[in-house]
Formats: sequence, C-alpha cells, structure tokens
Amino acid sequence: MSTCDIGVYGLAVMGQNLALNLADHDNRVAVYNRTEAKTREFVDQKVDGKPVEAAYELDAFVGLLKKPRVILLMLKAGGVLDTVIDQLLPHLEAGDIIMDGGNSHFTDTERRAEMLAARNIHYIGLGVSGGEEGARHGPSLMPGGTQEAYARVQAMLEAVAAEAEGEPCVTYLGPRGSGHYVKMVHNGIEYAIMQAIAEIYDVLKRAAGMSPAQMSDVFRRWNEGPLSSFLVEITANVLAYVEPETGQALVDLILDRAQQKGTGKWTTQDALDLGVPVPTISTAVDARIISALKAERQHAASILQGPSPRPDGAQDQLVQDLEGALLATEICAYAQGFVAMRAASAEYNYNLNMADIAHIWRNGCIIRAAMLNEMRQAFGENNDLPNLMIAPHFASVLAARQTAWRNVVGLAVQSGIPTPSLSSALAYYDSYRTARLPANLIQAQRDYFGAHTYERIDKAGEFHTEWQGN
Ligand code: NBP
Repeated sequence: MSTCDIGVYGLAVMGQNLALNLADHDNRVAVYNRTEAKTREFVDQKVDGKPVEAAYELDAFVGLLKKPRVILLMLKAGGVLDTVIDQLLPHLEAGDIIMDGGNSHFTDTERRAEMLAARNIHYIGLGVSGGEEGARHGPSLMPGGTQEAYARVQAMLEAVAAEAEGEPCVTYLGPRGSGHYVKMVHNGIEYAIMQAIAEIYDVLKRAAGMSPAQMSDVFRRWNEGPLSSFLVEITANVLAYVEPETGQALVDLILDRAQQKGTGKWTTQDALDLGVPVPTISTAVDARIISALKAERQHAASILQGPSPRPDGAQDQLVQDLEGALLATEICAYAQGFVAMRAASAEYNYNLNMADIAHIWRNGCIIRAAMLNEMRQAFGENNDLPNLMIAPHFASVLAARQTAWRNVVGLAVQSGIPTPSLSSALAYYDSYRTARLPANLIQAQRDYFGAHTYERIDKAGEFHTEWQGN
C-alpha cells in the first residue's frame, strides 16, 4: 500500500534518527537499508509503535510511497549516491523528489541535479547538521534545489528542524548545490572553532597549569557569556568527564590524532579557487593533518629545540585574555566562511541570503552560538557586507578583545605552544585592517624576475622596469 509520506534510505546513525523525527511529526515513514539486518534491528529496537514501515527490497520500499514520491537518502557521501540513484531510477516517475541529506560535495550535487532534471525528477541537496541528537530532536537543515521541489517538502522539513525563537532552522537557500555548499562551509567553520578551542585548552593546560576539571569550569563560565555556544558547552562537559574504570579525566587518555572526512578541506579548496582567503579554516585542516603525523612528531620532539612552557601564577589574567582570543578567533572563522559563501553565491548564481544562513545556524547545528544573532542582524542590514569584521558590532568586539588576543598569541609564541588558528586569525585581522600591505615589494620582485609589470600609486597604467640597470 502506498501510504507513506516519505521514504528514508540509509539507516546508520543519521537515517535512523531522522526517520524517527519525521515519524514524530505526522509523517508515515518508509525505511530501507542495504544491509537488511540493520533495518530489522531498527524496527525491533527503536521504532516503538511509531508510524514507520520497513521494506527489504527496493521496489517494495518505493511501492510504500505516496506519489509523487519523496525519498531522503542518508548515505555515506561519494560514489554510493550515484550507485543508489541508478538503482532507484527505474522505480521512479516524473515529479518524484530525491533529497540527499548526506555531506555530498556540492559539485556532485550539481551534477546529480542536472542528470535528474533531464528525467523530470527533482533533486534537493540537503545539508543536515546536529549529529545524532540533532537528527532525532531538531537539526539545522540547509536545502538547495528548485523552489518547486522545496515548496513540496517545506512543511515536512520545518516540522522536523530545530527552532530558534519560534522560527524553524530551515529555509530555502538557493538552487542546485547551494545547500551542500552552505553545509560544507558550516563544517569548515566548525573545524576552525574546534581547533581554536583545542589551542585554548593547550594554553590553559601548559601555560596556566590547569587540570581538566579546572578547565571545565572555565569553559562552563565562558558559556554563560558572549562565547555561549554548543562547542564551548560540550568542551566543558568533555573536560569534566572522569572515566569510572581509571578514575582519570578521559580527555587525558585520548590519542592526539584527529581524523577528518573532508568537508574542511573542500571549504579551503573551493575558497582558494574562488580567490577567497580562509586562513583560519585552512590552518585547522592543516592542524588535523599535522596531528595525524604522531610518529614523526614524537621523533622530532627529541631533535627540535624550543622553550618549555612554565606555568606562571597569573592565571586570572590569562583566562580573561584567552576568552577574548577565542571570541575574536571565532568571529574571524565565521567572517571567512561568510566571505566564501558570498563569493560562491556570485560565482555559482546561488543568490544566498546571509541573514537566512545565520538564522538557520542559530540552533540545531554544531556551530550554533549566541553570536549568530548579531550576525543575522548585521547581514539583515546589509546582505553585501564585504566582511563580517567591519559590521559595527563585530568591529567593536574585535577592538575590545585585540589586546587580549595579542597577549595570548605572544605568550604562545614565547612559550612554544602552537596556536595556528588563533595566530592565523589575528594575522587575518591585521592584514584586513592594513591599508598598505607590503605587496608592493612582491610586485617589484615579480617584475624583476619575470617582467610581470606593476601598477603605481602615483599614476595609472602598467609599468615595467629594467631593475638590473639601476
Ligand atoms: P554513514 O556515513 O556511516 O553511511 C552509512 C550508510 O551508507 C549505511 O546505511 C550504509 O548501508 C550505506 N551504504 C554504504 Br556505506 N554503501 C552503500 C551502498 N553501496 N549502497 C547502499 N547503501 C550503502 O552514515 P551516517 O553517519 O548516518 O551519515 C549519513 C550521511 O550524513 C553521511 O553523508 C554523513 O557525512 C552525513 N552526516 C553525518 C553526521 C553524523 O554526525 N554522523 C552529521 C551530519 C551529516 P549498510 O548499513 O548496508 O552498510
């Protein structure tokens, strides 16, 4: 019987939780997974009387859906999507909608949307953020596709999304791959903020000599102020966690090797293609790569010299400075992400509304933070704001925190504690506010060895000099 409002294909963590969330909001949900046992386990252990119908064959799954059909794919990103779409196509008809809720690369989404449009099948690239908990109780959703397709799923998506001040954290973002583009940048910002927090933790540990429990209190306090955010909150919880078996702070027992799935790298790659600097995001990707070189780092530690941090007594001032440095760095990370989206919007004709993006990130997603309210306001006043840092509110926050930020970076450099994200953000801030950078010398060098010409500040035109004849 074709009675289901939506079908969820893919029952790993995200698919299971979104299926339950959809079922909680007046939807009859069909579910399917490649490995049958996972579907059976889900139905037996999690569904608990909710309106969920399982299928164990693809044609039976599609047969459960009302026409025109809506199918949500929650699959491992990559070639799997092409395989599954190919398998689904013979069962679908014109007017059906496929949504890809995974972390697909936006160019793959563009290609799939074009291929499916030729068959009159709608394709929505749906960025989903919030992890397991968000998927179950309210994620932030970033949809891109045709407006016609979005109108058909709008009520359903609004019902399952998180809410911020009574508004759902989902809105139509733009055509084709725009939703996945915004999700990619969301993850790039996420990388940067996580790296900045990790650096702050390192300074608190090595320069202030604090224990995880003490640091947890610091992050918990910060979470009551302008840094209030999901990532600061969970950091406080992680630092407070004592493992029952060992009686130790679990964070101290975790190997210092961070993994990645690629969305941060993609953000950097595309930003570079667009000519947009995103140094705080890029350094966060680099930092994860360096963290993976554990054996090399252990070897180098016995060869390369540097200062050994010695905790001094002035903890209160340092903690205060660190709060300012983290806040300023986070603003830079968001600023860089918004600049990348602005450039992408122009290049790929996405027509993105930055205030809407700030709004849908206010709840449900990993980078939700109190400061997104001010970002929404800043972009609401000017969608073409060239850089968030120059919005009056953020310019004054940065001005008020810059001394603290410089103190922290200075201390870290003096102590030999690597703080690539805090430092790169400060260099970004200083570069952006410098009216005359030393690029004049670079132009002279380029002209010297390659006759690349240069422009002058005192007259118009392009100039070349025979430098060696001087
Ligand atoms: P995974 O990314 O781990 O994907 C597992 C799913 O893909 C399973 O249902 C698996 O089926 C299916 N699959 C694979 Br692998 N190969 C397949 C194939 N050839 N044909 C059909 N199905 C195949 O799951 P997830 O962590 O729930 O994430 C789902 C998507 O959401 C991903 O794109 C992820 O990047 C994105 N995302 C994840 C999170 C998070 O917190 N986990 C947050 C936001 C977005 P099987 O059971 O038969 O192996």
